[in-house]
Amino acid sequence: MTTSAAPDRHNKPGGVDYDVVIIGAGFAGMYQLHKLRQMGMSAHIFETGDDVGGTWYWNRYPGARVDIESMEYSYSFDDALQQEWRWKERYAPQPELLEYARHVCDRYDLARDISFSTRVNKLAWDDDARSWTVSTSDGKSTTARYVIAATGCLSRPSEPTFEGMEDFRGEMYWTSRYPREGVDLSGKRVAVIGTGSSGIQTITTIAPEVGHLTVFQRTPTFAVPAHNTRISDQRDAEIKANYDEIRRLGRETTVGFNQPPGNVMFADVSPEQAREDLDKRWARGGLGFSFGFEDVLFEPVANEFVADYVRNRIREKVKDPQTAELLCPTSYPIASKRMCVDTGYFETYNRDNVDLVDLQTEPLKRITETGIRVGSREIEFDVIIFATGFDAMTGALNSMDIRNGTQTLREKWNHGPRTYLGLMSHGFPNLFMVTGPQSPSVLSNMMVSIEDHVDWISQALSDLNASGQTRIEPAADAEENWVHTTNDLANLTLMPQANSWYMGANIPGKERVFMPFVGGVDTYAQIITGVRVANYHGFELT
Ligand code: N01
Repeated sequence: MTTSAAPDRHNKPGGVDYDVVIIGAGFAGMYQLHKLRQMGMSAHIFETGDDVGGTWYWNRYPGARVDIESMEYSYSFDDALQQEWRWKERYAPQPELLEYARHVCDRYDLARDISFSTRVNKLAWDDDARSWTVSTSDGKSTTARYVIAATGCLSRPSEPTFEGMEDFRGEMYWTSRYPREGVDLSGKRVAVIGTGSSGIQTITTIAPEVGHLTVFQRTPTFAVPAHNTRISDQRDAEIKANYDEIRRLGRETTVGFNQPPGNVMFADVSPEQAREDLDKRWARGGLGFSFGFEDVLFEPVANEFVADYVRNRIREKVKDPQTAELLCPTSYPIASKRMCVDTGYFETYNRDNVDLVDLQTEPLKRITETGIRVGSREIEFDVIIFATGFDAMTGALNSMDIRNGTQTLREKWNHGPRTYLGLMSHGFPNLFMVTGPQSPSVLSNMMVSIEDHVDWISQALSDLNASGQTRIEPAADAEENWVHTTNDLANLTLMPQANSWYMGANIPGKERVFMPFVGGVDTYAQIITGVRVANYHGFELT
């Protein structure tokens, strides 16, 4: 475990404590700190948790693991690092990912510039001083020329309140804040509410241990098998010998990781060929499954064919036909909600100690002292686990009081996020976001998107320094165009049709706007590089 470090005030002649304050010590914040240090800039991280790791620090629920292959879901910025780290499994579990984060922290001696257990509550911009004042949960404030929010896209839990919660006499847990010491569920009557990635991993893992498990499903999920395995020494050596090429090819895809070749239109193949292709992808497993046909997210017929394929797979796996039908998603296009990657999720419903409650036919009425009332019955539980997701993409940023003197960012984003390139927002100078809304972020391998953003931001700061400039802000019209571009691109696809967290639809009252950039990390990287080369076109530098 890394230890907390008190902020080491630099009291720079320019009147600020640090050149840069970074918020968050997840994978984005750690790389950003390392990069700024290499550039000779003073930087400090404030982190709410008492350790590094971000997502992998908080999400300790049973069965938590990554859904992009570990060899690619890892930093590529230092060949020595990628050569020395030995991933054990194709999809690393949470403890291994946290160990990796700690290794990176120690390897680059990052902890000395991190204040742990310190939440950033408020950011206030002073345009005369050209600095941000950062107020933290320890009652202190720090000034910085620039602030970089490395706050993550899925870091603000959504914790809906259910009537009667306060009456429940058993134990309640949230997957996103699961106790680090674990919970003894053996023999207990357990409820899980939510069937997204966190829910299905939890359900699959705890089913053999609990006395009885009842799953409360509001919307069924499309899941593709992971076919997780241990990584052999031979496979590890093969990848490491070709790492540069593998990383390069991954970056040339829309999603930032390697997948079996696709690039065919559904309309150009026969149904038999289409089924054969899906069989191969199913056998390989993982998120690459849905990228066989270029038009799967544009063409309803193509989408329905792939969705039907998965529904038939679910029917094959689940013995009880009624339960199988309840588990088959029919109300949204496949891949318009984030696909899940599973290891025996559907088979879990063949166990005698597992039941499914469909909340569409039996609505959740309230939580009682002893259990949950649904429809016209009450089910008793010892433990309730909520796997209800996150206030995605804007939640962490909006949870801070970010002020520019006349407006808060929260007010500005009241009707959805407004950014230029997902990197900055007009009216909030010198405040960068890593994997912000309207960048590819959650539609990609996050590690690729993180590295692309950190590299871009670092280069921008280096260029500002070199030219003696100290202020950068996107122009209003450039932002307006980018907001339109991201919305228009999303509207060309089937993605806005789902009630997804991409759309903010899981948060009552949140404006429904498709938040990620759907154009792909490859195209996006060209755009932001082009903007930089064109003297930061669309930004005002002073
Ligand atoms: O959250 P989710 P998650 N009453 O929003 C249900 C990443 N991730 O934490 O679909 C009843 O997907 C909700 O129902 P509905 C990954 O990007 C990755 O599981 O809104 N039910 C849904 O079933 C993922 O997409 C991994 O109708 C309620 C569930 O709760 C993202 O994080 C692992 C409800 C929430 O599912 C989020 O995943 C984990 C209510 N009031 C997470 N409110 C990997 O494998 C919500 N639900 C890497």
